[in-house]
Amino acid sequence: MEQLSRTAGFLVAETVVQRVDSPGFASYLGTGKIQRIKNLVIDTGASAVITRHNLKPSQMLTLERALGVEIVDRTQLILQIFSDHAKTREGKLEVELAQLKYELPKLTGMGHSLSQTAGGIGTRGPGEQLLEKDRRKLSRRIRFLEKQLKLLRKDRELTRKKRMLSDIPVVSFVGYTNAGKSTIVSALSSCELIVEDKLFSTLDTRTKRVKLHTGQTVLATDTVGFIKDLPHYLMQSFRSTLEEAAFADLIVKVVDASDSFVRNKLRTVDETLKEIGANSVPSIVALNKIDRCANSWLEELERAFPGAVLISAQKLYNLEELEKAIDDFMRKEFVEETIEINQDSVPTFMRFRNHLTVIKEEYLGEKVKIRYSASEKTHKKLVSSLKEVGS
Ligand SMILES: Nc1nc2c(ncn2[C@@H]2O[C@H](COP(=O)(O)OP(=O)(O)OP(=O)(O)O)[C@@H](O)[C@H]2O)c(=O)[nH]1
Ligand SMILES: [Mg+2]
Repeated sequence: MEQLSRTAGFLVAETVVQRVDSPGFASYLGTGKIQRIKNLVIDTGASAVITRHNLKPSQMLTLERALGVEIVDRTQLILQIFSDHAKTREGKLEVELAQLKYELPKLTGMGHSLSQTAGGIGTRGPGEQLLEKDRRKLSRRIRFLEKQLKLLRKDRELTRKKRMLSDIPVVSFVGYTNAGKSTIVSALSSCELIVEDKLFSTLDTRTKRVKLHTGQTVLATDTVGFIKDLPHYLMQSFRSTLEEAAFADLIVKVVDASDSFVRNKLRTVDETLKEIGANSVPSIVALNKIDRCANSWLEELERAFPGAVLISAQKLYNLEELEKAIDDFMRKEFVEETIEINQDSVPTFMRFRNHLTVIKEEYLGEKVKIRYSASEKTHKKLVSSLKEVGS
């Protein structure tokens, strides 16, 4: 929460912990804690109180009245960060949609208390009538945004299809926010992507062409970071962006090795991948930031994650090993096949010429017999293209 708060531009003055079984109180916190926080707000001159959980509209109102400062809950905090970091048109629309969807039910929930307090909380007028108007306005805007996003997503789908057709394997870098995904993709592609010691620096997927030192070319996709309990509305809005990860031949799960919660964070990554339907894509684990780890910790990690590649993207340690792991994977997917085609199909075969290695060619009268090695993907595509031209 502290890191999220700082990323959203707050200075954290104090942290207060209350242990409860469920944060379901009408006022979220007990009266004693509220009094203590009130004193802290006065002493530190704090301008806002940030809560670890999402609050019900009634809890928010009660706290706001009791403490006299702005209350920001977890979802609002993350929405704020996303809103500050959104750069593309799609990203901006996605954030606005999530914000509105979060606000709409709050507006409904506030109806009752607002009509009693004559609209004291930043809403213009008293009573239900105005609220009803606001609600309708919000709903209209939500529908508009959804329509715009649908159009943008069509474009993106086209780009993605082109990429799939290009035959160059796609590697997605996914992981917890701040794990170093953008740093890795930048280092591999010698391109500068936005790298910041902030959460959710990347909100759009970016794809870069990378030539591995082994000679293999891949498309490396940098993606939006994950976080535990990503607010539902954001998950919905960013679904299509997150789903980019699913359209990969290989996923590299990036984890910050210097974080003592490596295991938990990896679990969040797996859960999110499952949620977006990417859990069946083959993956490898890259433990990043090893320059910040003690040797004993690295030994422990090696034991706990046997297949993982240990790297430091910033110090460029061991990146060749990561490239080799990617390359090895791509090679394992290669198949050797023999086909017989007639002259009419030769142009179709030639379109694939750059993406496979011909081992042997034999001319049998009207037909050509070819033995080649290619990725499973290329092989399947070639076979279906040949079927189309009737060979
Ligand atoms: N010490 C150390 N720092 C690193 C390493 N790799 C990345 N960092 C730092 O970690 C921070 C986050 O890196 P990013 O590449 O922006 O992380 P990300 O996973 O793209 O994060 P989001 O886009 O916010 O999800 C930056 O301050 C990087 O400089 C590393 O190997 N060692
Ligand atoms: Mg990033």
